[in-house]
Amino acid sequence: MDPAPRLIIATRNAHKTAEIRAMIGDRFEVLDVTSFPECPEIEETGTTFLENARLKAEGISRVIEGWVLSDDSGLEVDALGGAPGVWSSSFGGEEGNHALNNARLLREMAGKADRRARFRCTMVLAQGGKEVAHFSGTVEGTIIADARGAKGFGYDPLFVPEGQAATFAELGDEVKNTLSHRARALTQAVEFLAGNA
Ligand code: ITT
Repeated sequence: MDPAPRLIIATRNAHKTAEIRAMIGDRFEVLDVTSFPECPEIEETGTTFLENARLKAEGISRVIEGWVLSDDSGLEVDALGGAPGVWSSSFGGEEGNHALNNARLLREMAGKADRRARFRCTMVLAQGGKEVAHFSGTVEGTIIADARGAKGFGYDPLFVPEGQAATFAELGDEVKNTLSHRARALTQAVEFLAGNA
């Protein structure tokens, strides 16, 4: 049997890589940029998920051969006018500090009756420094008033997906990976790769 082709995820977020690897199974050998010290740090200067996903996929595929898939994602809260959105990872004031991000979200949501929110994920597939295709997925849900659960990452302890009574952090990856924003974008990316890789 031929070895599985390689799919490089243009991320340094180990949680994203783990979710994508679990969902892809043995169809691809999933690696991320932490396996390639030559990969540059990509500055996310875009103002949309697509712009940032494109910067990451194109930037990494300039230095790594083969298919590169990026994931730019975040949480949009209706009562906050769509914030934190593309700024989800630094909402609390420090890039990638999930505790500070969640604390700020709870502060800003105090007393708000409208708890509706969604996670959004945009993925770009690139090769040789150029986008080949992009995909998007969302999952609707609500923001609760007190964190619950220890699984997952980021805002998972505060987000209850539609149709469930528990947060993503309580449900764990097995359930999260069947209905998340990332799962929905990835399903389309994998279908595309099946027809084009
Ligand atoms: P890379 O840019 O290296 O991929 P990152 O974590 O900085 O890693 P983003 O710029 O896309 O990625 O920011 C995503 C942020 O959105 C992430 O840090 C979380 O705060 C939030 N987020 C995205 N997907 C999430 C999920 O499935 N569960 C909880 N929070 C999520």
